[in-house]
Amino acid sequence: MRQSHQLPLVGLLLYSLIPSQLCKICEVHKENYSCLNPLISTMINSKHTRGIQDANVLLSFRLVGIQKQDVEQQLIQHIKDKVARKGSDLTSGQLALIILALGECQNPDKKFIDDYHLVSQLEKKFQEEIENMGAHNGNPLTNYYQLSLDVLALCLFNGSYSIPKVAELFDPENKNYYFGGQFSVDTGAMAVLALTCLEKNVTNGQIKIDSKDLECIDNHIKSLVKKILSEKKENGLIGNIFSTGEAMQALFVSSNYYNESEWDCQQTLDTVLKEISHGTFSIPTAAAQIFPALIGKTYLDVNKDSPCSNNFNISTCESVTPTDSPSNISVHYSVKINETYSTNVTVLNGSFFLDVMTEAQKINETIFSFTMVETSWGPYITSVQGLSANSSKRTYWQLLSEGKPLSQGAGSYLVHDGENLEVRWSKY
Ligand code: B12
Ligand SMILES: *[C@@H]1O[C@H](CO)[C@@H](O)[C@H](O)[C@H]1NC(C)=O
Ligand SMILES: *[C@@H]1O[C@H](CO)[C@@H](O)[C@H](O)[C@H]1NC(C)=O
Ligand SMILES: *[C@@H]1O[C@H](CO)[C@@H](O)[C@H](O)[C@H]1NC(C)=O
Ligand SMILES: *[C@@H]1O[C@H](CO)[C@@H](O)[C@H](O)[C@H]1NC(C)=O
Ligand SMILES: *[C@@H]1O[C@H](CO)[C@@H](O)[C@H](O)[C@H]1NC(C)=O
Ligand SMILES: *[C@@H]1O[C@H](CO)[C@@H](O)[C@H](O)[C@H]1NC(C)=O
Ligand SMILES: *[C@@H]1O[C@H](CO)[C@@H](O)[C@H](O)[C@H]1NC(C)=O
Ligand SMILES: *[C@@H]1O[C@H](CO)[C@@H](O)[C@H](O)[C@H]1NC(C)=O
Ligand SMILES: *[C@@H]1O[C@H](CO)[C@@H](O)[C@H](O)[C@H]1NC(C)=O
Ligand SMILES: *[C@@H]1O[C@H](CO)[C@@H](O)[C@H](O)[C@H]1NC(C)=O
Ligand SMILES: *[C@@H]1O[C@H](CO)[C@@H](O)[C@H](O)[C@H]1NC(C)=O
Repeated sequence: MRQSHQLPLVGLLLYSLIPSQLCKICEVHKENYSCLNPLISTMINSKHTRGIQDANVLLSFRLVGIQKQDVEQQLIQHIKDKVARKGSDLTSGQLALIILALGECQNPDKKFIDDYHLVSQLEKKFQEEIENMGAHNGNPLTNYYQLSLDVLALCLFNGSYSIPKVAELFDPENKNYYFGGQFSVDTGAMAVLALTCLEKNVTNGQIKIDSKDLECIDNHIKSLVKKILSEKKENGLIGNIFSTGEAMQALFVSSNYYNESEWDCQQTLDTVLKEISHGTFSIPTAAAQIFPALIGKTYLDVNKDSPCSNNFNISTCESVTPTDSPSNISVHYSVKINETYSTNVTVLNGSFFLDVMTEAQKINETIFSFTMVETSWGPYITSVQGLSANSSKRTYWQLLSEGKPLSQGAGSYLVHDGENLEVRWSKY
């Protein structure tokens, strides 16, 4: 009789001490690992020219246990070069990703983190984000996705930061979780990972914090998880296909905040596998962001002291390039600021949005001029007609087709004959 009283108590204790062991995680079964080959090929064939893509890929390689010496060495060299060359130009989230990637599992590159004082550099950059919020109407230098990466890396790598400030900033009602009124699942998911890292350190007794802050953080996680789940679609995707991997990670580490009936993990997994076979994750960063969740890993598993694992035998796959006989297509292209400027553009079938913009620029250099920067997702449009996006003002150039925002960028969205394309000056 007494035992039946004590069991739940013991259970509760275990529950709070080792929450990670009770996570329900659905994952791709080992016998089906070949379904993941397209992701591996995409990451291996990455061209190492795009912003912070290398850190995304390296982090994924190490976290899921893909050992491919030559590729890994190349990634590491690029990352180190980038830090040495433009360390202070890196954004806070870029630096955080680099720390996570270089610091994951026992490897000789960890020394680099100390040699270049990357953690204290990150502390400084995180502080600058907060200062920008103070000076510019609550807008960080970058965004909350990156602030979450910052907190996560500082938490995992013993950086210092103000916990009450984090508790205050990451309030789920903060506008920075939203773009154009829409909850950003990627952002919310990254915040859940960061806040859960904090909470775990408290439960493990590694750090002590005010119980008011702990309760606050706990409530934030609870309500963010609710918002993430409310973005679940009928086919199981959460947000869109590109946010689903990070949403899965967030749900893995927060399973005591929702009921089993609220999320069919297997359904989500099946839909993602279908999308992999359709070639949806053709960008290395997209492949890198979805991969960990598919084998039950999360960014909270980044551990500087665990041995590096090897779970995959790489069979080198060749990418097939479709060779269609070239034909021309015609699309309608508009730039919308207050006025709308339009033109018809002819491009080869199989062209991307960016090709249309380039052709339009040839037609009229004044009204269709634009600039872009390479990022981990490909070219990001920074200005059109000389008008520049600015995070401190929450302005950007939105890409649309038939009046609907695209879920891909200018460098990867394939245009169709007769399509109406638009770049629109917008606030988020
Ligand atoms: C914040 C954010 C934005 C902000 C960026 C400005 C800011 N304040 O930082 C805003 C709201 C303006 C934005 C715009 C867009 N975004 Co966005 N964005 C993100 C988010 C949440 C975080 C990016 C980040 O900071 N990464 C971390 C840092 C360390 O990496 P980084 O490479 O240095 O980050 C820069 C780039 O990612 C760039 N960026 C942001 N979005 C996009 C999208 C594309 C296609 C490109 C090339 C670059 C880019 O801005 C970051 C800061 O400078 C990601 C989510 C994710 N999972 O990555 C989505 C995400 C990257 N965005 C996405 C999309 C589709 C867009 C838009 C194309 C939407 C549209 N229809 O207009 C536009 C970009 C149009 C353009 N001008 O080229 C998709 C990309 C999917 C894909 N397969 O390409 C993502 C994955 C969201 C999603 N789940 O759909 N975005
Ligand atoms: C492997 O995938 C197939 C089809 O995609 C599925 O029917 C099967 O159940 C999977 N195996 C396991 C062990 O999950
Ligand atoms: C991180 O901090 C904890 C507690 O302060 C300490 O025990 C641990 O040794 C530190 N780890 C590293 C790698 O500095
Ligand atoms: C917090 O936890 C992480 C992972 O469990 C650990 O690496 C880190 O050192 C901890 N931080 C502190 C300050 O103890
Ligand atoms: C789970 O469901 C039960 C009853 O169905 C409810 O009482 C409880 O609050 C739910 N828990 C969460 C975390 O939503
Ligand atoms: C990789 O291949 C070797 C030899 O074929 C095999 O012994 C090993 O089990 C494989 N490892 C994995 C993770 O599949
Ligand atoms: C496509 O159009 C361009 C000029 O608009 C022309 O030079 C080219 O021959 C056309 N190509 C095809 C395959 O029709
Ligand atoms: C658009 O029009 C509004 C109202 O006339 C004006 O305040 C704003 O500056 C214009 N925006 C641009 C980018 O020209
Ligand atoms: C573009 O083509 C469509 C028909 O294909 C035509 O109605 C429209 O007037 C053209 N627009 C411009 C700006 O030339
Ligand atoms: C463009 O190419 C796709 C497949 O590559 C084909 O289905 C489509 O009919 C082509 N369109 C035109 C107008 O040639
Ligand atoms: C470009 O467009 C502007 C505004 O419509 C016009 O004044 C200018 O003459 C055009 N330039 C060319 C080269 O067509
Ligand atoms: C962005 O806007 C802020 C606030 O108006 C301004 O201080 C800053 O210089 C602008 N940044 C760029 C790159 O134009």
